[in-house]
Amino acid sequence: MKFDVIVVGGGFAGLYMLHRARGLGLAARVFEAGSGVGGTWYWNRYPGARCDVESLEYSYQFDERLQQEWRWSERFAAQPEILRYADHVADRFGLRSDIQLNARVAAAHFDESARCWTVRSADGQAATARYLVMATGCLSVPNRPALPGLERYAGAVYHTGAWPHDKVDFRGLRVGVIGTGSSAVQSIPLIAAEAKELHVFQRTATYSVPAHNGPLDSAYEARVKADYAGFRARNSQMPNAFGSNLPRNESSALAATPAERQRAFEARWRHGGLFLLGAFGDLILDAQANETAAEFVRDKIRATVRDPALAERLLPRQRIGCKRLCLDSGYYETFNRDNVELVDLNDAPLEGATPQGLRAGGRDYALDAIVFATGFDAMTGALARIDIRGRGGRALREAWAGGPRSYLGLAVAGFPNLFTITGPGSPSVLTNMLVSIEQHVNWIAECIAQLNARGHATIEALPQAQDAWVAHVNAVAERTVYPLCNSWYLGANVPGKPRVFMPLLGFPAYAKKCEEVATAGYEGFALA
Ligand code: NA7
Repeated sequence: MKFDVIVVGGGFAGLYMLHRARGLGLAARVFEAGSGVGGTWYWNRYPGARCDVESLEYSYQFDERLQQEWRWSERFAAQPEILRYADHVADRFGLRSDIQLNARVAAAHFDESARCWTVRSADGQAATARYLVMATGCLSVPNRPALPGLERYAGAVYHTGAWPHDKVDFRGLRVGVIGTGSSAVQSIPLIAAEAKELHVFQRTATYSVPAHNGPLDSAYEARVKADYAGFRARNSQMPNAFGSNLPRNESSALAATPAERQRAFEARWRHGGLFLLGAFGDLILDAQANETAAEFVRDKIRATVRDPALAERLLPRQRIGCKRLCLDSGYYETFNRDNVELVDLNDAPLEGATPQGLRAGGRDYALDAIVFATGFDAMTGALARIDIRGRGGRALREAWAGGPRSYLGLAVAGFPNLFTITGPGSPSVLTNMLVSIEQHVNWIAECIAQLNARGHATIEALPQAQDAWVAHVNAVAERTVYPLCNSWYLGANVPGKPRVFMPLLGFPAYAKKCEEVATAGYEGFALA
C-alpha cells in the first residue's frame, strides 16, 4: 500500500489531518490502534471523565457549519458526548474509509534512497508514504507503576486511561484508587457514591478548583454562535488558547492588598473552571505570589473537609499550577463521607499488592477492585513505543535518550518528512488541545502543499535550529514555577524518564513564530 501521507492515530489530531490531506488531493491513510476513533476520549471512559476546557471552546473551528450545528449539552462536556462528537465528525466528513482501526503501528523507517517512510503495524501489515504524521496524542500511554505482587492480586484491576467499555459496577465493593491527579479527582466522587468502601492512596495532595458544571446556557451559546469566528480569534490570543471570557489580570498579586487578592481569587473560584491562576499576572512567575493563590485553595480545603486532621493531609504543599490544576465536582467534599478513607503514602508507603488487596505502611487493605489513576507516560510515551528510524537508521528513542529534542514541536532533525502534532516543544498540553491541534494540522498541510508546489521531496529540521528551539523552550519555562515540582510536564512521574520540561508556554507567540517560519520559506529547515 502506497500513500502520500500516513497519519498515526485517529483522535482529534488524526481526524483533522486526514480531512486536510484529502482536501489537498493527497492519498492519506490513518492507522489507529483502537477499534474506534476519538483517541483520549475513546480510552478514558472512567466515571466522571470530562474535559476541563469549556465545550464551546473544546471543539473544532475549521468548519463553520459544524460548529454552528453541533449542540453541547453541558458547560464542560463529559467523555461520552465528546466521543459522540468525534464519531460525528468522522461521519460528517466521510473520513472512515481512510481510517484503519485495530492497527497499532509498531515501526516506521525512513528509506533515504526512496525518500519515503515505511510503516509497519504490530500484526505485520506494511505501507509506505512520503510523509509521516504522528497524531499519537500527548496523554495516550497509561503509566502503570510496577507494584510488587500485583500479578497475585485476585480482584479487578483498572486504569483510568484504559477503562472497559461496559459500565463497571462498584456497588457493594471495596475499592482502592491510587493517585490524586485529574482522573482521580473526577472519578473519586462517583466511585465513592457507589462503592461500599473507598480507600484513596495519595502520594501528592492536589489543588482542585470547582468546575461549577451544568447545562450549557442556551443564551450564552447563542451569543457565542452569533460570532463564533470572533470568539475563536479572541481565544487564540490567550496564553493558553482558551478563556477569553475571563482574561488574565496582568497586575501583581504582591502589589494587591490581602482583601483585593481574596476578592479576585473568590470571583474566579465562583466562576468555575481553570481561571484561578489568571487572577494575577505573576502567579506562575513568582514563588511568593504563587503562595497567595496556594493558600487561598488550602483555606477552601480547610473550610470544606470537616475533620481538621484529614483536611491537613489533603493540603497540597507544592507550587500551585506547576502540576496541572484539577477541576472537580465535589472532590474535597467526598472525604466527608463515612465510606471514604485517605491513605497518605508519605506516612504509609505503598509496599505492593497482596492476593486480597494493597499493603501500605504495614497495613493490609482488603479490596475487591484497584483503580490506577496514575496518569500517563506523557508527551513522548507514544512516540517512544514505536520503532521510529530516520536518517542512517537512527532511532528516535536514541535521539531522545536525554529528553525530547524538536524544532517547534513539529519536526525532528535527522527525521525528514516526519511531523509531530502537538509534539514536545510546542504549547500542546498547556493549551486548549483542539486549538493547538488545528494550528499544527493547518501548518503541516500548508507545508506539504508548498513542498509539492515547489517540487521539493523532503523537509528536515536543521540541528542548529532545533538546538536553539530547545534552549528557548527551557528558557521560557525557567522563568516560571513550572520546573519546581515533580510533574508529568517534566516526565517526573515515570521512573527513569529524563527530567525535561516538555511543553512551551505561550500560544500566541508560538503560533506567530510558526507563521513566520513558513513565510520565510521554512526557516530552520532544509528543503531538498
Ligand atoms: P496525573 O495528573 O499524572 O496524576 C497521576 C496521579 O497518580 C498523581 O496523583 C500521582 O502522584 C499518582 N501516582 C503516579 N504514580 C504513582 C505511584 N507509583 N504511586 C502512587 N501514586 C502514584 O494523571 P491523570 O490521569 O490524573 O491526569 C492526566 C492529565 O489528563 C491531566 O493533567 C489533565 O490534563 C487530563 P504524584 O503527583 O506523581 O506524586
